[in-house]
Amino acid sequence: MILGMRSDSRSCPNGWFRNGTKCYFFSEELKTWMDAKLACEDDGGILVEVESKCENDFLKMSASEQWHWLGGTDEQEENVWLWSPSQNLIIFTNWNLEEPEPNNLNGNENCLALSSAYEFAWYDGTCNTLLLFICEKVTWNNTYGINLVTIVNAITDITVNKSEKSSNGRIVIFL
Ligand SMILES: [Ca+2]
Ligand SMILES: [Ca+2]
Repeated sequence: MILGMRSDSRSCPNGWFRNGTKCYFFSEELKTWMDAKLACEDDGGILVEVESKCENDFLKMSASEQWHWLGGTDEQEENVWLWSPSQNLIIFTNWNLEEPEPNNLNGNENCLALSSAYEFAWYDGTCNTLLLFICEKVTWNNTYGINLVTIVNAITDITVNKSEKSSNGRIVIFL
């Protein structure tokens, strides 16, 4: 068996940044929440779903000091915040507690934003506001949900003595 893969496959597509098993894209373009969601999906990703403090900390560290759309919305039912498109209930939150948020200002704030205020606290905002946005995508997962990078790393470790990296940047693994 010969397994060949590009040596740069462990990193993310151009313009995307890796954190753990995911790649993240920080837009330089302003869009409405819905257009941001569609732009992420057009690019094979989703508008980011922030599932943990760890993930939120990464976004805070990596985002520019501006407002960014995240993938949360309470459009379907007021004050029931879901990630879209997964429809998972938002469990981890980082709402600004100082102002406080979410405040559904004027009864018309149904989309989730990472602010540049209060150390990147979360706000609800009007969905048609033009903001930067953050996409995420999981790379190299096979149909069993096993991270392929992990597998390839394991294979590489096992076969390190029998493998070679050729000059065109491909790693050829002989099993
Ligand atoms: Ca709302
Ligand atoms: Ca608000």
